Amino acid sequence: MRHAPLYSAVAAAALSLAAAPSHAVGFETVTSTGTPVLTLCAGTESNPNPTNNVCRVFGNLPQGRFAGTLAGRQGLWRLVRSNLGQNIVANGTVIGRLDDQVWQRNNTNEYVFGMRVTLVNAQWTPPASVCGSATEPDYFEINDMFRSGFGAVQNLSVAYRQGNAEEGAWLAGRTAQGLNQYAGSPDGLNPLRNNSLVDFRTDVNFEDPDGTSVFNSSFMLVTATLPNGVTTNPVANAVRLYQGGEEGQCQFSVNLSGFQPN
Ligand SMILES: [Ca+2]
Ligand SMILES: [Ca+2]
Ligand SMILES: [Ca+2]
Repeated sequence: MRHAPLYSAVAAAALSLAAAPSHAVGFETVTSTGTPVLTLCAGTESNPNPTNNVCRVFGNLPQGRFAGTLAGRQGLWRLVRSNLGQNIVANGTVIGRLDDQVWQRNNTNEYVFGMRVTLVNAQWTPPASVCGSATEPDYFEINDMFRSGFGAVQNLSVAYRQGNAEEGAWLAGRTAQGLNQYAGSPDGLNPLRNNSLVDFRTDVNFEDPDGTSVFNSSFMLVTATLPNGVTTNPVANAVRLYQGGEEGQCQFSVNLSGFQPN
């Protein structure tokens, strides 16, 4: 009799798991063939995902040399690569910083790449060569965060870990095309596939014309099994931050260094 409440609790937990929707909190697979190319995470502002927190993970990302739990994954993980505070330079102006880190699950070839941006109170000057007459100083907006080097990797999953005042991932998938670069944007899920990249759609801006300004992104996470591990050093142009013109801004990319699979 003393154990009856325990069994009931276990049975209730099993039932609630069985009833959980197929998409829930946690890492989500992104497709490698066919459609849709993009996975619906938070969804777009005008078409939010009716299911809350898809692709979202909660918890720790280990720092320092000791292993710990990692948000959304099983087991113990250790930080194995870290490049913090890389300047984001848009046409000569430092408009923010990028953090790029990689974690490895203890004694396995499972890795998680994580990047996040922090924008600062600085306006950049769009260049006439790309932006025509729209060269008024403005706050740079990041609508897509791309990272490259995954062409040989079959299975990828993505997530975002969102803290306070951090913009999440709306859509994510294997493409080089961001906001306003394909038919059906912003809500469409089928930009041209490019499996070497992972794109996280977001909306990071120090002073956003849409009235909702968030100048930190979440940690945008990609997990993969990599028999040859990851590069020792950041690779030039492995990360691209793209302003797509959500509020009519000039389409412009800033390339940065980032870690890649070997
Ligand atoms: Ca915006
Ligand atoms: Ca917006
Ligand atoms: Ca916004």
